[in-house]
Amino acid sequence: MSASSKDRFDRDGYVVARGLFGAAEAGRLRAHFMTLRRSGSYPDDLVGVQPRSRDPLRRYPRMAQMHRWDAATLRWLLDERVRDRLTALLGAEPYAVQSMLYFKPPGSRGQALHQDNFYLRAEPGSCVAAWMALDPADEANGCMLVVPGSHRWPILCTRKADTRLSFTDVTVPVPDLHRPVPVRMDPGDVLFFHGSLVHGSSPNATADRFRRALIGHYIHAEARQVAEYYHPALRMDGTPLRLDVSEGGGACGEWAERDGVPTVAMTGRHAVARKHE
Ligand SMILES: O=C(O)CCC(=O)C(=O)O
Repeated sequence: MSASSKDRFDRDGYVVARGLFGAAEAGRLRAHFMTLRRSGSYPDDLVGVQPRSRDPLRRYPRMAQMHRWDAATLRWLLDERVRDRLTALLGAEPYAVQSMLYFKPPGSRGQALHQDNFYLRAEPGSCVAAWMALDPADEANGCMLVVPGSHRWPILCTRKADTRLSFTDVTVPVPDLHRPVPVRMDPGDVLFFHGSLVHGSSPNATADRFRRALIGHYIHAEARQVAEYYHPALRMDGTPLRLDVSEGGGACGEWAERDGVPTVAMTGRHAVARKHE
């Protein structure tokens, strides 16, 4: 990995590895998950499949923790290309804690802006994600949106999200000065982003294009605890690792103005963190 990728990750909180996986590999994974989704329900599905629902996200709900029962997901989660990039970005090999598949069919809602470590509670350090596009992703079908540099902010206090646009119901406020930017990607490109980076996505406004993504969540090597849902953590050779359980709640940052500049003050408290994102 080039020095400039690490510099960009340190500066912006994210970097895209273009073509890290081949288009054909991405195509095979796309077909694999469509077959799985159409043929049933699985242990960690977050909501059930309702084939006749008007809500596209009920017809194609996202899958989670597939690596616990699907060999193809486990192989991808621990793939040496992902491992090597993460190790170069973080300076040490991380631990894998979650896999997810977002189908995001035409007409479906996006996910409001959030920070992953609000959910994972990896401490000390944070978490990091590898988000691989399985379809071309752009503004029309709801590509990822990221707020460059927001990985340096603490975990912010959440507020209610607009659930007409987002399938999750909480979000974080972002001052006008820090607008989210779209990350356009092709199948096989992987977006790596820090656990405090504010990110999300808009609805898929197309009539006929899915925006599927395969996602791995990892925690930094120095982490000694993570929220219960993410246990067991795996070393990148696949062996499980014992960590402590992080509790919900805790301090959170609120925006305040200092000399006319938005600044985060740790004046808030989260009652309880949600189980998972
Ligand atoms: O794919 C999306 O729309 C959002 C994904 C996300 O927020 C995540 O992977 O943490």
